[in-house]
Amino acid sequence: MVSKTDSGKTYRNECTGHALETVKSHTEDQDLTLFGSCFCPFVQRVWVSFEYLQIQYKYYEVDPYKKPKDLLEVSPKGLVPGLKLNNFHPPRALNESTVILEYINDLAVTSNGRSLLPPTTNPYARALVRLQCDHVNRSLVPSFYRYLQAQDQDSQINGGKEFHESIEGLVELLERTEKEVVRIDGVSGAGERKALAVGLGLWIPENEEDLGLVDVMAGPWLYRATNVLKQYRGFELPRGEKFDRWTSKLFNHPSFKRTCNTEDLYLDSYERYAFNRLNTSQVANAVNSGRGLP
Ligand SMILES: N[C@@H](CCC(=O)N[C@@H](CS)C(=O)NCC(=O)O)C(=O)O
Repeated sequence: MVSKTDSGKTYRNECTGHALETVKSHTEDQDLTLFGSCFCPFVQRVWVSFEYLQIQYKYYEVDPYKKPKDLLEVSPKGLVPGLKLNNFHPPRALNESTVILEYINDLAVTSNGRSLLPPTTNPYARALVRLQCDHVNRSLVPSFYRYLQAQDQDSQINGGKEFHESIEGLVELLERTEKEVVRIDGVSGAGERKALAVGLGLWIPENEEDLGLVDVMAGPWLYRATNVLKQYRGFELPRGEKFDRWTSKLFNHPSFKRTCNTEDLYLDSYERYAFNRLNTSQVANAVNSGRGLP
């Protein structure tokens, strides 16, 4: 049932479920410390990637709304995720989920050969993946928040339409990539197709377990669509054999699952967005004032 009254719940600051298990096994000091918040989808992007790329890290839970000093030292606007690089003296730091993602991907490529991107020998495939990610950042993510924060019926209907169209836009880009990179003339062998599919992610049937950059970029919001948007807006993800297969592979992927909390944590943490409470966050304020996201 769609929730209609604001019960005043607030965001959580301790992981639950699978995510809590993962936190417990990442409490030891490492070269890299991930500053995270349990509910945050921007953090989840990076967290899934750490797991998948098999890069050692320590997980450190922070409250980004309280702006603790140690967070501000790694992330100037006090946004999570932040990344502290402890093996430099003095320590260095990075912020912005997409930047951190590319950084740890580079580390993985050079240290263990794992990657979320097609190889550099296929620049066109890499560019298509980046087009998908650009769409996620400039359309899917903002439309998720606009929809969730919309209060009157008309804007909720429009918000739902816009979010739905944004998912369809992403699907078009995924299909285009598959067609132009994998299903090309003259290639019919399964082994050759599998090689071409490297780094293109779970949309491609050849990839059963190999996550790609677009999966980790979009996954956290698609996942929250299945619980938060469902609960507060009655939203259902588009249906279709291929789309269902993609989201099922993604949500059940071990690296993704290890960063997922129990559903109640998301429902509680997003109630403030669903009722568009004042000063919910920098993201919510940006949406309300029509500015780009921070
Ligand atoms: N562009 C940033 C956005 C990160 C972001 O907005 N994180 C939220 C939590 S989900 C936050 O830290 N909010 C704190 C605030 O609004 O002050 C990124 O991609 O890392």
